[in-house]
Amino acid sequence: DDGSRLWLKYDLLADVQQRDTYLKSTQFVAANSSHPTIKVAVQELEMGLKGLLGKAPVLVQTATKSGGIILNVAPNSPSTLPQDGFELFSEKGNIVISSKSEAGVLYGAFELLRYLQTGKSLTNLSVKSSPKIKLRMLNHWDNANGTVERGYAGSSMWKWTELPFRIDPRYITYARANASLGINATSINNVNASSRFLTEEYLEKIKAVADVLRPYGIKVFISVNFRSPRTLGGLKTSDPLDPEVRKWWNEKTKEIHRYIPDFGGYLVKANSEGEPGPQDYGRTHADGANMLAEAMRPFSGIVIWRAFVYNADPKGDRFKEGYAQFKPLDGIFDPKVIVQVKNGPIDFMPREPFHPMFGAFPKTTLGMEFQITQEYLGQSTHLTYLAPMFKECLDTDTYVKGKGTTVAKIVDGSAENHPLSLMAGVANTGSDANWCGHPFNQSNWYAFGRLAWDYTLSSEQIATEWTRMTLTQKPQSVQKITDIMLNSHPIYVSYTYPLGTSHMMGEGHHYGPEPWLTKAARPDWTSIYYHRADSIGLGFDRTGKVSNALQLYSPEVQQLWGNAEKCPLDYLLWFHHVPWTQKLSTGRSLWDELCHRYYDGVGQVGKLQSAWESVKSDVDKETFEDVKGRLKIQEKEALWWRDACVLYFGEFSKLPIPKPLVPPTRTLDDVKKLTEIYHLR
Ligand code: BDP
Repeated sequence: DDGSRLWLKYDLLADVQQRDTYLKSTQFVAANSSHPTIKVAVQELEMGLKGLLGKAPVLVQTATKSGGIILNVAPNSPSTLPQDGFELFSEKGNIVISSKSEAGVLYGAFELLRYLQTGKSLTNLSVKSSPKIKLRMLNHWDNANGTVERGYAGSSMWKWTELPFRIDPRYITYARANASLGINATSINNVNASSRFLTEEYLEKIKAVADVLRPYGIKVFISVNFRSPRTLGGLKTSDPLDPEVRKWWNEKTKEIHRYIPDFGGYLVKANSEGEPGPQDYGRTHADGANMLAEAMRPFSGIVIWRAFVYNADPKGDRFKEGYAQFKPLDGIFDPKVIVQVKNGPIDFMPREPFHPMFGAFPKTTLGMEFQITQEYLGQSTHLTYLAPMFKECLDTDTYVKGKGTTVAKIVDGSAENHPLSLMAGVANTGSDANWCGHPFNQSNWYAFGRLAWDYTLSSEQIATEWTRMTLTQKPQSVQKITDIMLNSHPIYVSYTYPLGTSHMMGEGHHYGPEPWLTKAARPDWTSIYYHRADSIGLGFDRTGKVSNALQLYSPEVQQLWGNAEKCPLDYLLWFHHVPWTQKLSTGRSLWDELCHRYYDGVGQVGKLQSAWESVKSDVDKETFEDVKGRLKIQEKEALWWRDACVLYFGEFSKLPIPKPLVPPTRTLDDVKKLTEIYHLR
């Protein structure tokens, strides 16, 4: 199994009895619509049922008997479910999949298949499901030249040189996989955007992609370069208040709609990490976003404007910058604008407190941006299941409208009554046969999609589902693999960034540890900017004494995190500079606790390895060996992280590795050399 079929394998179910039971209620599929989306729903059921049960259903227009599946698009149904929602219920001996929209029926078809794939009963079905978030979106960071920014699974899945003439069959697999989760939007290119994507040449290519994705209910977005009016249009400026510039965007937007009538809209990274933007002309983010929203006014599309901005101020605190730049603009953005905010205030670190913008912008629609690609989370070599991390953020209480105003309630629009809502995930797809590099990285695409649909699903349920659909049906092994997945993120955090440390990765490529990084192109790209290790202790004091970033949160959150004695240890060094000898709630000193966590993390990787070994007979051989090999790399690199960090911080604490832990056998110089290798030209 090369993993190319993702979680839609549809291999014959081993249990004959179970197959017979399923066959009795899936003998035919009745669909009274020839809408392209219904066609793909029927196709999927046909393929899925044939694979899982060994027998394809008969396709009919109307059901004349019982024992089959009825697809029912009911735009005028009195159901209270939203457009995309669906019902799946048993009626007169048939299974009915009903929705106001074709896409909803497609989602219901995938849900039904998931029932079979995960061994659930089909009797007395009574499911109502609807998405909590309206726009459930992947953000590809794919470049026109085929490379992928922060991609760890080969090159781009989009074959720009072949398009629009050759349609890679993988686009369809991609569309099916997304639709199976309810993902309904994708932006196809890197946020560090090339204007090339707005040329006629590329619009034709993007149109071809949009045509493939449309039947699966997926809208296409384009990341745009703010300087395009100059680079493409030959204008002298890209100033958003310049009438010629506005005209250029109006025309360009119309042109795009001639290719893609249901174009999703623009995604913009502006005035961030060297990208152009309205501030180049003394204008604000709102000036830029609203100009694009105006161009989009005649159409259904929207503008997604990223809040990932920070200036290189060595005395400042990057934590506060997105908030500071956007706060004065709350209430000024056009209703067609969504401001897309990363889950945390820095940059996709393995554990971050939620971004303080969530809850502090009542008049602006804020979208969530998670990173599925594991730039800082082990890339393609560490097994790290991210649902618990996504959920930790979504479930955190902002308290802005009283207890229970979780980040999720801000993002779904319910706390502040916003009609739009967005959850975006930076995609981890590539040209690798298995799409995502590490076989388990597929589970993060899966988990992201499931949570964007319904963030109340548990990490465990999602892990179990994915495992059953992807790796094995054997209950014991399903349980073991689920446990591996659930433990994996805490383990990763232990041997990389325990106790709320952050941003100590190798410079530029972000692989492996480099806590000693002191000089970089910008002070806020070093490691010392973040960990602030000195002879006294470790951590970034964000209380009133120093940066006071804590003040950006509601009083309740400040209380929770603002007191070093009470702050949960997972967040401790995000907010406090703690003395090495300070006793923590665990009874250990900071230094001892830090060492124990690094050592424990490494030890736990050993446990992951033996747990994986124990499922050997129940998973595909190729996948088994693949994961086994990667776990060995993970073990080696966990040690690398541990030794780098305890040896380096030991230079500040001047304390020995606490017994019974055994000090590393190599020196700090040895580990530094390992890191240097990655910088060799
Ligand atoms: C950082 C990545 C960089 C991205 C940036 C972003 O290192 O490649 O361009 O995020 O989100 O984490 O724009």
